[in-house]
Amino acid sequence: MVTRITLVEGDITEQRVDAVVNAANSSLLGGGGVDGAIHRKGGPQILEECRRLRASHWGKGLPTGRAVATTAGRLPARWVVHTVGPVYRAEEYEERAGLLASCYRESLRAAAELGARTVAFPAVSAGIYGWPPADAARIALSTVAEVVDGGDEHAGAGLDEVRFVLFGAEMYGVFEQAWQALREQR
Ligand code: AR6
Repeated sequence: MVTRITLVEGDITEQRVDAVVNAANSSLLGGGGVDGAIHRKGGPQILEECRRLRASHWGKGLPTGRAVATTAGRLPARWVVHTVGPVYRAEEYEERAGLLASCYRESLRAAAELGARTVAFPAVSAGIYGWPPADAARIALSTVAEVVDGGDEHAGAGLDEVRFVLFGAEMYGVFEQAWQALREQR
């Protein structure tokens, strides 16, 4: 089966997909940016499940690069996959780029395990966590392309579409450019 990778400009809280990915922090208790928007619109059920996950598994916080799923509350999706991106730090570029790639792989794996066929991602770490958008886009797209091209059959299993939902024309343009560059290499 071919998995489509698509780019749209928009708000991730409005996407009718099986799983939306949240750019969370390790507390899993909410924050600003896309995290704030997801909890605001999804309602208290998401936070309630995050609290339970913390109590049962992640008392010290969800490590950077990992992903866990909860219900999507009132969002028009079935699940929210919460992942913790790395804060940008130029001096530790390679290590942190690896963690950002891990966010995408682990989120796809979590979504596939639930049986999701459509998954929507924001530009993880490209906001408050400070990644230069072009780098965040290249890492995001190349990692997802690798997974769906068969690099990781567990993470990519059963997915029809992986949609990047970019907030604003500028971020959309950055992703589009990175996608063009990647397609020329593929
Ligand atoms: N739909 C899609 N994208 C959005 C939306 C939305 N509704 N809102 C913002 N974005 P950020 P990070 C974009 O800061 O950099 C939180 O406090 C935003 O424009 O949300 O991973 C967490 O709790 C940007 O392009 O996530 C963490 O503490 C992208 O989503 C921290 O921020 C990611 O920006 C995580 O920072």
